[in-house]
Amino acid sequence: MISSMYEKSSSLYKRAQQFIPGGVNSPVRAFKAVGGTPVFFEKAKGATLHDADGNTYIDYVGSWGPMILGHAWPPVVEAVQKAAERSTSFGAPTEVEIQLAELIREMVPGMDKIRMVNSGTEACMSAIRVARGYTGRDKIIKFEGNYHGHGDSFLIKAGSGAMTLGTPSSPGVTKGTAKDTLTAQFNHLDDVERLLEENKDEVAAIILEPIAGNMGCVPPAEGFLQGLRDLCDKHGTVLVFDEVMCGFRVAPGGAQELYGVKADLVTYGKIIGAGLPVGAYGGKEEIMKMVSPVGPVYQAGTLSGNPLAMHAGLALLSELHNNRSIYDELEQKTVHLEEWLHRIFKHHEIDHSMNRVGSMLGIFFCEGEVTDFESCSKTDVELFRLFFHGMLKRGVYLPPSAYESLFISNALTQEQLDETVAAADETAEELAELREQAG
Ligand code: HOZ
Repeated sequence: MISSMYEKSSSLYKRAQQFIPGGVNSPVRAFKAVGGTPVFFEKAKGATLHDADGNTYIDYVGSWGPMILGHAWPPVVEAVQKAAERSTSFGAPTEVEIQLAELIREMVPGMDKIRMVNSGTEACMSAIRVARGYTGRDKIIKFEGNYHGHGDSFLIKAGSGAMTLGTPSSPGVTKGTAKDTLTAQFNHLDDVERLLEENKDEVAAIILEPIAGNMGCVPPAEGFLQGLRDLCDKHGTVLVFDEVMCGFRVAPGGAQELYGVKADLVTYGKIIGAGLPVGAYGGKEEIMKMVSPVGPVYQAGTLSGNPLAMHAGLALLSELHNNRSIYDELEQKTVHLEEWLHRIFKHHEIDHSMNRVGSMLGIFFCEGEVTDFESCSKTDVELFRLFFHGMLKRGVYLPPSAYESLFISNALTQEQLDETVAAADETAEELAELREQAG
């Protein structure tokens, strides 16, 4: 029976399923991992979401990262409105593309050249093509549980929705493509070293989420990123950091700045456009000069550098650049939440493990540290399902999958944090009671 709380969402979901595969335009949204009706949203402001039934929620998804200053942040809204009045697309160059490129170059270490695209998927696909063109090699190494969008080469032991739905390796990816993708365990340098030795002079690139955000939040182990840097230097392999989720979120210069390790190429997604459909890839001049029209590696797009997205991104990134205290505030809020959740779970004797980097937080219902795909897979998905729904009915919107990270927004107020803690305490108590009943 559908709770009256979600009547409109439920009817929209039924209607959507008639015309859209699974009723959604991206699989995690279908709530398959947690069951129940996906919530259909109408609007949001700050850290508050409003659904189609008039319910409100405190948002811990933030459109998977870009809402770092909250939804409908006025300077972004104004920038988009003004840009729209001047046209939604030219398919030709505009000055704002240069302004955003200049700003990103100032914020991010080693960003000699940057190319705007339309999504994180496109950015990662393009970065790999460029790395292949540059090295003249075919193979790439990726990590189990890392997700780089839905490009064929990456849908091998992938995280996020692929892991959530139990299809980490997708049908439709040809054997030819799959054979060029080698997979290693995240945080296991020896695994990478072995693959590079076994495939000498054949590996064009190593691509990774330097802070994995698609198997919950899993930080790099001490020395892991530097170890990869050294291995890439030794083997003439291009190091690609996929900072679609952590870029501009954990620091203005992303994981590169936070850990002091430089990649050769970096990819970005949604945050570059403040939540509009944008991506970008860039890095070393020597590699980026392979990109068309300067070099022979082809990559193009009518909507690339779209004026709405560029103006929105410029407004958001300017604020992140000029006001570094945002990162301290985000950290404080996230630490507060992490500490309280820890206390609550401990009090109710719920096995758990948490990872946090800046304002990204991973909650796992399992014992022991989560450091890679294998340890992440031990999380109790049924317990997560119960926790998710307990929080949802109390007005807290968490990622609808045990394998996704939470993203905290700086619009989150102390009052909302207190409400979240109270909801978590009640939910944990409910879970403990269920456990008692089950004996
Ligand atoms: N793959 C996204 C999170 N890692 C989810 C995308 C979406 O459903 O919007």
